[in-house]
Amino acid sequence: MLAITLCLSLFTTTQATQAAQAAQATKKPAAVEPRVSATGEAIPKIRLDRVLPLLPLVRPIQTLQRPGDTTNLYIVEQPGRILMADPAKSELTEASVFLDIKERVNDGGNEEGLLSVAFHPQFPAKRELYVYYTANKPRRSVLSRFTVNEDGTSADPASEEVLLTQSQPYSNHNGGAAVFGPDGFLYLSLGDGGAANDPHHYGQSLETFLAKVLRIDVSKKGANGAPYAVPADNPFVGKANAKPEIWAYGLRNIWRMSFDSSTGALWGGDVGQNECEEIVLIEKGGNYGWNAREGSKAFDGGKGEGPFIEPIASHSHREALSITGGVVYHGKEIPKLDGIYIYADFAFSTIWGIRMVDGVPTKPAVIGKKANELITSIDAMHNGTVIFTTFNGGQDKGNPGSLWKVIAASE
Ligand SMILES: [Ca+2]
Repeated sequence: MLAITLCLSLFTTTQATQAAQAAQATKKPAAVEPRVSATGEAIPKIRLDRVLPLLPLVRPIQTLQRPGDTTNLYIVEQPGRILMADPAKSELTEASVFLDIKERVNDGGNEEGLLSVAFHPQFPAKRELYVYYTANKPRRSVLSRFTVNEDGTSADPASEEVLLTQSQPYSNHNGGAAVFGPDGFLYLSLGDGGAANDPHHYGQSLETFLAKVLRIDVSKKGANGAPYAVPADNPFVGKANAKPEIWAYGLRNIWRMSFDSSTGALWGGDVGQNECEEIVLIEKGGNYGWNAREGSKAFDGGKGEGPFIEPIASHSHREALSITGGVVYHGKEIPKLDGIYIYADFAFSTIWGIRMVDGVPTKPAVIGKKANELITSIDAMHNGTVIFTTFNGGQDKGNPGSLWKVIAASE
């Protein structure tokens, strides 16, 4: 997500040239079997209904709920604030500030800022908030833990404990989603560091966190007093020249990923470069190909050897430019949507659904569109209600945004 400044400029200026060059290149892409799609019951269409319409928001990029609180939404603003508001109070014009760390967040680049937060799933036994953001001097990504107060209404900015940092060579492609898995471990997505083409070939290197999904145990200290532990069953534990935190690799820029609360599958949206946007199921030790491949095709100038895991779905840049991974719907309000993975494109605002049928995905079905809104995140609340966050009509600094609830489209 948020790759549009770069992505669109590339798209409109160099992409046509690159595509033409690629077509003329003698290098043949590896042969790929066409994906077989499942057939299933039709996926119902949706609409988006505005939530908290009078509440001013600046670049909202995530909505979540705190364990034990089924009332409030916690709304993450990219410049570095988390707000708290009851969505039933539609007249609200001001929300309470749950955390403000704007002064330590660098949101100078379009893809920089406060990018993702997660409550410890055992809250309130563990009054902990995990926060992933970008900082500068030096330019880096930071994963930190903050302490939440006893009634869950604020997090203490002074309580920050940095768990992990990653230096960032460029302002773009910082991932990143921080989500707890059903195993209680924290999963974190990092992009390839940025620029274009993955110039340092981080995607296929197991010696960097860049272009990876990591899996760490934040409930324990690690060796030598490290602030987290590495789960013993991580795929690269004990392997030479590999960081043991790595769960999966070859991922260009997973902006959003989420666990299906029913099956435990980890779904991600991997933002593409020249050709296509991908939906992937993130598996232990999986290699998703970047930058040896983009989608199912060889990437010119890329490096690396398979086997690679195919995307569940891919969209050419004719229909998507910056994929926003979503969630598997398990809300009560739209029974026919149960089990459908809902995701969208940031730029074109198209919304798709995929159903898994006996482990085989259906072709993506267009289930909605929200013109003039840039879709930044799609998140599930405790009761399964799905909330979209959007930027209103543009992505300039300070741009306002909105919240939307998924409802059934009228018949
Ligand atoms: Ca970067």
